[in-house]
Amino acid sequence: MKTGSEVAADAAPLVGIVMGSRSDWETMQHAAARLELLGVPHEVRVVSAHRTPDALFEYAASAKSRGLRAIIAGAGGAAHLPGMLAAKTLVPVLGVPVQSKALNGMDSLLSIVQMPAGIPVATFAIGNAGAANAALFATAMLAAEHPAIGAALEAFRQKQTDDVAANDDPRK
Ligand code: RP5
Repeated sequence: MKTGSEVAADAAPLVGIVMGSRSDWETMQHAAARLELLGVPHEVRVVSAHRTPDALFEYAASAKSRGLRAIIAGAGGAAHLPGMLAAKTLVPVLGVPVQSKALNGMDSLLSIVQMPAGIPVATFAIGNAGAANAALFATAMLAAEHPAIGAALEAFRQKQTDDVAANDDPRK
């Protein structure tokens, strides 16, 4: 039997993870790791709103027809990538504010979360937790239609619960 990550690698991607720079991978790898663990087929790309705007438009415009059901977009600073993607596709965009050096990610958070009414971007916490939770949220979005993914998510949540119960004395 194939492992979750083997299934995820073989199948057509359901989730796209995109980021504005290779430097965002340190954060966004936490999204990829969760999707891999849960057997969610996904792809990973660097697509910059200001350095490769044409690639950004092409990525968003083709996302739905390529079968993507969610796009997790991470960016830092003047983080317009998630909003620009959302402007060009109906595929739900989950924004991850990358922790910037200058302002610790407050700039990224406000850039992503403060979308004017009409083009929504679901916004997650700054940094690694946001990347991980965006992946778990995308997984939950897929769970109803993909029973194997739903079962993997349930098992993940149960293990988390069990781990707390098995280690409930912080002195040990
Ligand atoms: C944004 O600028 C990227 O998302 C990244 O977080 C930030 C810095 O990019 P680099 O200068 O590291 O390429 O576009």
